[in-house]
Amino acid sequence: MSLRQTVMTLDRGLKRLTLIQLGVPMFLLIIGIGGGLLQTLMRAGIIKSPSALGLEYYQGLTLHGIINAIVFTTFFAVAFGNAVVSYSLRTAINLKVAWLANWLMLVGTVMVAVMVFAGEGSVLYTFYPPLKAHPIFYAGLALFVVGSWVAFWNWIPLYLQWRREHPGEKTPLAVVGIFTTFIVWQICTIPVAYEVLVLLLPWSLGWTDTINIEFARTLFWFFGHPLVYFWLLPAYVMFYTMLPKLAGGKLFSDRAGRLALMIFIILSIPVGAHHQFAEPGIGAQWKLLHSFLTLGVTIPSFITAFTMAASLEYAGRQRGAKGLLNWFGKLPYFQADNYMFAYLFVGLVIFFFGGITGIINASYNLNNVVHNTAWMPGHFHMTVAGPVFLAFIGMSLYMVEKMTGKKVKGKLAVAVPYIWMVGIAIFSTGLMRGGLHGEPRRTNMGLTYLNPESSLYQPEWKLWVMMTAIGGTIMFLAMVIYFAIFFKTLFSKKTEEEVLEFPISEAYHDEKPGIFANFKPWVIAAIILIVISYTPVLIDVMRSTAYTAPPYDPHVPVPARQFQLPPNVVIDNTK
Ligand code: HAS
Repeated sequence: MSLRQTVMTLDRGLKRLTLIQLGVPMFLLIIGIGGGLLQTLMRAGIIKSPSALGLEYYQGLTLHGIINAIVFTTFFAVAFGNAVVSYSLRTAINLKVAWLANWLMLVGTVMVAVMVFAGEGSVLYTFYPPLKAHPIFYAGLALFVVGSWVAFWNWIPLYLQWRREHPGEKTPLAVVGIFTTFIVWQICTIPVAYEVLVLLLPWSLGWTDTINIEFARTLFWFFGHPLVYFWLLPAYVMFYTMLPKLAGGKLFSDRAGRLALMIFIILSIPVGAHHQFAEPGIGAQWKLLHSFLTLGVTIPSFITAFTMAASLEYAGRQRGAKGLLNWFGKLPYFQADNYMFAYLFVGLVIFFFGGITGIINASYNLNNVVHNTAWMPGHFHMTVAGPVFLAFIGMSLYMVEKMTGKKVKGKLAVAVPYIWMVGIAIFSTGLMRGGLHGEPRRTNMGLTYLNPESSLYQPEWKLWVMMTAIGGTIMFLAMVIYFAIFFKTLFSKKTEEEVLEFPISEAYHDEKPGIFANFKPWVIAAIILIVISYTPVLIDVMRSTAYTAPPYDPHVPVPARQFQLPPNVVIDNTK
């Protein structure tokens, strides 16, 4: 099959698999999104907590985080990866292995979800000890991650075979992007697998009495920050390879895309201690090193910002724009049959703000002001719930439309990202302003700070908390519209041929890949940098055995005995 052919006949097995991988998490997302609305309404005191709708605060927040940030995103990345690899390399993936991956992920999801619903896994998406979950929760997480590895391993022989059969040809940029996503994922999930299987599971089974909290948290953040790039990179694949064409132009520079992706391989991982600036047990010099490296990982996003701006300008000019800035007015913002443009473009606009707030977080001293305040969810909703979420839901709709031959009808699909953007602007402003005024990131077991009769009453936060609730409600409404469109399309009548097709852009500057032709040197550089940046951090935290803890269940009052400090820690109350 020629590479020039832009539409591929769809393999029925791939279609069935993709629809399950997009449909099941989308169904769960209804609960995840509902959980988000509950959080904002609880904060504002509009609904009573902690047991609104039968969910306790930590339980609802865990469902919200795990479904939206882990289950939905990983299933999407795997489904998108299967389709992109198959389409771009013009080859069929091994469906038996792909189904095995899918079943592992599905069974893992069910195990985790059942435990959270049963109140045995209210440990948030970070599953920090000493919050303790049921062993089935941890086993489910492990199965889920292994499933995603299997999905990745399934693409490697196809890629190698393609390279053998196309000597001297550039690997399609979309495939480089998908591989970058999963290389980062493969490396960063190994320590978290260790955390889950070697530290948390035995502790949860009662085989060990205490756990080294600092060590466990460090292993989590070794995974936790690259996780955000695991979310972001599939969106970057869409920005680089599809947005320019959807805008009516070309990708300004193919090489810029490859450069950005390779920098992500090197710098996504050795930065995790920036989530631990406030924690004891890690030397300040190592935190500072991670702070500098974090500023380094903004570079590929700056490259992306300039490349996207240049690509959009080129598209605007192709559409007849003259002068310095009027290309901006020529882009297809509200074209119903080109709704994907709106999902990607709006995501970029939100990320402009999300990215800048990330740079504030990364600055070692400024982090003191914002850490653990409501600023933080303000930041991450403009990143993961901005470019990532919009790209994922837009592409889910697009893939369902193409693969089922069922057209998305009406103009509402194109309105969703704009409504979402209005919601997120109000929501995140409320959170960030509240955070700067001291509003904590989490509420006290779901209690509101706006109840005048409560000792927690904080009237100066009222405006920001109400903004958060209004913004969150608008976001929820955008998603109600989206779900109606998604499921209506899925269950409507087929009107077109079922195809595997992506709107892949040509490059304006189609440079030779040069040193970006091969992943190997970049993976080696990444490993070297990880060793340099993490060895001292791990030595520090493994020494800090004072911070061990017995299990803690947020739903159960803790016996006083559990607060006993280890014998080597003395608190001097006279100071
Ligand atoms: Fe972050 C915390 C630093 C990016 C997600 N981050 C979080 C948490 C999450 C998260 C979930 O250094 C909370 C974790 C928790 O539970 O505790 N983050 C950064 C930095 C970046 C960054 C430096 N974060 C992300 C992305 C995420 C994400 C991406 C999800 C997908 N973050 C931090 C730090 C913390 C943190 C600290 C811990 C803080 C603490 O104390 O706990 C950078 O990668 C950002 C670089 C981005 C840019 C923006 C480029 C702009 C572009 C748009 C161009 C637009 C165009 C369109 C062309 C430099 C590409 C036209 C635009 C118009 C405006 C017209």
